[in-house]
Amino acid sequence: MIGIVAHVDAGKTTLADAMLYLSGKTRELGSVDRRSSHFDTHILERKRGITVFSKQAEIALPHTALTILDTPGHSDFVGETERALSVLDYALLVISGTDGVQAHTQTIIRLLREHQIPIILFVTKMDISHREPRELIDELGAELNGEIVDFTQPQEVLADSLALCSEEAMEETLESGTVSEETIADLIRTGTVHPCLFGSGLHLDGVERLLELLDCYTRMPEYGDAFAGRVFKISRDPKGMRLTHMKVTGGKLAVKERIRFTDRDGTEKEEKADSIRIYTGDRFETAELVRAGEICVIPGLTDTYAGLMVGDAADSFTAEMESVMDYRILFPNGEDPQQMFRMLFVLSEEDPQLRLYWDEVKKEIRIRIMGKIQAEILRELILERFGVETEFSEGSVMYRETIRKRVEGMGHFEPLRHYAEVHLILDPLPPGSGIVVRSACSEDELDRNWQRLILTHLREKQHLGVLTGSPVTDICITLGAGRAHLKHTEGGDFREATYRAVRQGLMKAENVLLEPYYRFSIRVPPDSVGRVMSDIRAMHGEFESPENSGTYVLLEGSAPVSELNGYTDELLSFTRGKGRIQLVPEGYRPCHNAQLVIEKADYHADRDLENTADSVFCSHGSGVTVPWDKAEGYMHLPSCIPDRGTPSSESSIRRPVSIDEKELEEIMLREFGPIRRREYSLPAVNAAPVKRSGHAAAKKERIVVDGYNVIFAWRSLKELAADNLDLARAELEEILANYASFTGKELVLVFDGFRTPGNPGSRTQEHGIRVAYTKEGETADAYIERLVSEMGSNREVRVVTGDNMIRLTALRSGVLRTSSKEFEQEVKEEARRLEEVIGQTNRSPHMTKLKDGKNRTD
Ligand SMILES: Nc1nc2c(ncn2[C@@H]2O[C@H](COP(=O)(O)OP(=O)(O)OP(=O)(O)O)[C@@H](O)[C@H]2O)c(=O)[nH]1
Ligand SMILES: [Mg+2]
Repeated sequence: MIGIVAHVDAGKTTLADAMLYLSGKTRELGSVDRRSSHFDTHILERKRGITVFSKQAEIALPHTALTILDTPGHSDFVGETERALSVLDYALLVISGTDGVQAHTQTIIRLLREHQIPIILFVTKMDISHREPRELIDELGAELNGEIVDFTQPQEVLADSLALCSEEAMEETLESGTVSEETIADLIRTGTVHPCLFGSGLHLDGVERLLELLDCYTRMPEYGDAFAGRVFKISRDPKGMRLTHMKVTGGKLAVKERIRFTDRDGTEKEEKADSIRIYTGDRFETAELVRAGEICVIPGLTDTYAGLMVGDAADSFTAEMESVMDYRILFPNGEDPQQMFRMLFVLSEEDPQLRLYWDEVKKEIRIRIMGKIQAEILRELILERFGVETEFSEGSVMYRETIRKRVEGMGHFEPLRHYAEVHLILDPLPPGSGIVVRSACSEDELDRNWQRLILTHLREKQHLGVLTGSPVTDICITLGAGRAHLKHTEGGDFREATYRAVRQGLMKAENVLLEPYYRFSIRVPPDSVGRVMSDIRAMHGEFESPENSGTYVLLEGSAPVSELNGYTDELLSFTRGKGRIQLVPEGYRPCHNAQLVIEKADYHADRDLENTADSVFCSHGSGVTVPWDKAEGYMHLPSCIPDRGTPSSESSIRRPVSIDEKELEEIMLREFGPIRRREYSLPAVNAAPVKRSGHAAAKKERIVVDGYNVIFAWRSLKELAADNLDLARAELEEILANYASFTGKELVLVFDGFRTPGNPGSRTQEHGIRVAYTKEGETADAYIERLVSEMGSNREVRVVTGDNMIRLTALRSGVLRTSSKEFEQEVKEEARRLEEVIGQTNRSPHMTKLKDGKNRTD
């Protein structure tokens, strides 16, 4: 499955139609402009000329059968795009030759990286672009991890370019002057190389070359034998039949077979596949059987939902792009809202990010979505589907809350013949982390089943903050301790104690109100830029220095969603229609007008009885409620944070947290993407986890190195740094890369970008080690602490840093620490071992390089 992704209007659908036509699938070339596209088939899409729903089509190439999936590019529909990503084997990233890389392109690239999807690039609209391919490649290169290789180059030149990307390609080129199809396929699949083509979807230019490239170099992943599938979309056909869109990720499925899954309430279900459809745009053929790797639609299933894994599948998918706006749905004709709610509810099952909910207090329907265009589309959709006129209120922003420092929350629930006590440690996490739940409680103290139950309760509920009653986020909740009663504890007791513990912790915590931000890029004629800059400042936004191309000025930056909403119209009016604005959600930040928002919300945590922070204790045979601020004195278990006097994250948890290899791997993947070493193969989105061959499959040590600390601790590097810091950094990188390749250890080298204004931070891979530059305002220490605290105690992780840092944090977690000086000895020791090895073998050029690197450490 290949997904076509890009920002709005880049030319995705046009390219998809061209591919369909040139592969012989359709006899007529579809066109979005003539409203005859085979993909933009929905009336709303034809009316507006944008894609709203992702749609797939099968194309048969000489050697490969492919499914292509056209996705929406408008940022209001990024949820739809993101869901599609979960089933992609490759992404065809379309860049418009006229626009280049846009803010939304960056969002997409980030999502692709997180889902580890190999990227193939097609730069379209070259017929009207004035930009040079080289210039566009450079612009893209700044965003992507792998090398971008221009595949329009002649064979020999291409081989030379590929040779620079991998040793294998280099060897092949030296031997035969070409690189084999298999090797190229491998380089693409592992994300080492992103092939890039140029052309025009509209004029069918370069599209045949693209089909050839896909035919030769894409490889479908290997799948298991047992049936498994991943649901990525729910929709209805024109007859109202409920359709489950699924990618088969293992085995096969035949008509009339039963599909096993667990529904949203956790109940095991089985539903029969009465028929199987294969779609092209809005037309379908039926099939008797579908096999792993194929995309199909099963009509009639009732309890499936997007993100669901069926059959033998194990992992799950959670979308991260969250809706930031909240609207009220109004009915001008006086329909009963409650009745309407039941009817409209199917919409949120089709799009799980669209949260439709019933406000019991105000008796109204509210909905959480991405923005205005989505609201307009929904309004039309509701009219078309249900024949009901609706109006959407002015949207309001969705706030969030988090905490600033570590705090322990305690909950006790003991009415007569019930018993449960729970202690939770709440730690702030970096923005965008969401809620992380884990246990640090030994199973000797609390049975594993109770622990599981508590963790489930923590995950299942959207916990509300105490400032405005908005959902909390970016908090790591660690189960520190808990106690059950042999006879009296029931499952529900732990739910009570757990919820109360969360709220009690929040009541004690230093709370922070968060609001969503947009990343904007605004393009205006030069005479309007002053106005835009002062507007953005007034919105409490920030921006980078403007880029002036003569006719237009481009201004990029971030500002609160609450302020930027509605600015589109204003911009259009004062630029007389010439201004353009693109907005992409950028996550949450501390609220710029928190006091005002809190006052307006008028939320009183102590009066919110459904989310109480109080505990219930047993006194003389009956349950007594003890207010949250008095409850601690009555708890049966001691606090998990011993030195209560300093309620900062400096204090240590009683028991270090341990996480397993798989979780560790996930953190590394999330932070840095898949490592580009040959022993790794990029996992298909839903095939087996990262596969490693031979020795590498064993547990491997990971070393996190505080870069500048080491540079200033090692004499040779320090001297070098006095002259040229860049050189010292490069030198260290090289030494460590050699060390890593010789020892098989995994290295993360962290440099401070703390004081560099406007620096957004970066994560790259250099010669098989991971290099992180922290962003402005984040010190290397803070970054390392965060990385390490997420990893928890693990024998396989070690931090190399200065003595003081070691002393300060020694207690904080179970992670091993080595001083920069000690590490130098270690590196030298490895260099000596290496000498021995080299002495025994004939010096290969590779080894010589390794050795030279070592020598300079002396
Ligand atoms: N000149 C030129 N115009 C193109 C080309 N490709 C697409 N267009 C035009 O660009 C506009 C948008 O094209 P679409 O294919 O709908 O773009 P899209 O990326 O699918 O847009 P969304 O789905 O709304 O995100 C249409 O008017 C196309 O005719 C091209 O190669 N050259
Ligand atoms: Mg489109």
